[in-house]
Amino acid sequence: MSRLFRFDPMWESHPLRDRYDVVVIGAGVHGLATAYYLARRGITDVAVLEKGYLGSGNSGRNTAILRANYRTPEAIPFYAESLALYEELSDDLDYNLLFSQQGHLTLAHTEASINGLRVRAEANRVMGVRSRIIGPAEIGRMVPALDTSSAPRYPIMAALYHAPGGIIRHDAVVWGYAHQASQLGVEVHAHTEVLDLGLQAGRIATVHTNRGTIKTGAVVNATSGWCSLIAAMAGVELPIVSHPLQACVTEPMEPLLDKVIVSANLHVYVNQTPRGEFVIGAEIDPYPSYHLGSTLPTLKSMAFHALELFPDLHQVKVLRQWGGICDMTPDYSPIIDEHPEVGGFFMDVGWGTYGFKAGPAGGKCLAELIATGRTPELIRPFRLTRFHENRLVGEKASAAVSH
Ligand code: PYC
Repeated sequence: MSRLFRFDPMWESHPLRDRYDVVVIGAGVHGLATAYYLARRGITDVAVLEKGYLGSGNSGRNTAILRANYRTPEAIPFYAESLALYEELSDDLDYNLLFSQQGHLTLAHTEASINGLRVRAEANRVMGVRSRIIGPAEIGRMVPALDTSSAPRYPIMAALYHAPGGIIRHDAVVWGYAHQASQLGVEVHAHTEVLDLGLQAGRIATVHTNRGTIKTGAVVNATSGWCSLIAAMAGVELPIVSHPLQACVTEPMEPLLDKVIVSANLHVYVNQTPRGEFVIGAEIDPYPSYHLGSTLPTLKSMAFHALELFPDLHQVKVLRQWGGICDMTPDYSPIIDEHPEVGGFFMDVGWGTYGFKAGPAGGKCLAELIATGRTPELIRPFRLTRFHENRLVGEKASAAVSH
């Protein structure tokens, strides 16, 4: 074979063994990050199982947006830590993840939205995250392609400008984590579906897969939209409902947009990739489902709202539309915890539409919990027990849009 087309595999293939110290279910950013940070702590007898190909769940289906401009004192430090890890990740994984820290604008088209953004700007400032409110003139200078005139149905009145936000090559994040985890001794098994979990004396004991049974004392559920199905295998009912979330991408254009633009009022978010495509995202579908297909009403809504912001895109063709399945909790905050009654069943779930940006901090904190048995401060608010202790973390800035 010519040298030009010869690749070294990024992770090694292994036969599936019949026991591991830790089995991670789900080879997306969260599962692989957990495995990588476990391996960095010297815990390398780890298998990551993925029923499809690596990153075939939400890690390869999101709109690649990173930010830390949340609203609650619980979420802001968590996402700030995740963003800080992302800032170092290309060096850490020795793999160029094309992180473009181009800045992120959340637009307000109503007085009520401006008030919400003011709260976020102030909460961010107090907790050391760079965000500030800017007006239409500054928005227009930053993003000339945006219609900042008074002509649209809902003119842009202000924005929360979050300079450290941006976009990253999302599947490269998956490959980079898988590569380094594999280098450190973790086994990554694609096309390995978990069929059931076995318990002994109230603890995780076995994982039954389409390739055989594994004995283990620790399972990580990092399966995003499918997490309730995996939890049910351990006899666990999660307070989670799965909803599809759709996005689309246009044909490539010349560079027109070097900021991430979000409009919660118009239910749309837009960024331009380094290849020139416009990525446009929607709010979650209004019904629970595991259906990964894309639908015409959502495409129409995305196109309609994107054109209200960027009228110059009216001739641009949409090339592709897709869906992911989001695991939504009642308070729009995640669950990162060991189950209080099923020993060895670790959950990194409930990430809704905001999981990709949380992967590094989620994985690092969970690895610490598994390795030490102590819950790191950053994830204490996100324990499962909060739902019956009435300690919900109502994070109104958890998603770009929808709630
Ligand atoms: O939370 O920034 C966000 C986001 C973007 C797309 C979906 N959620």
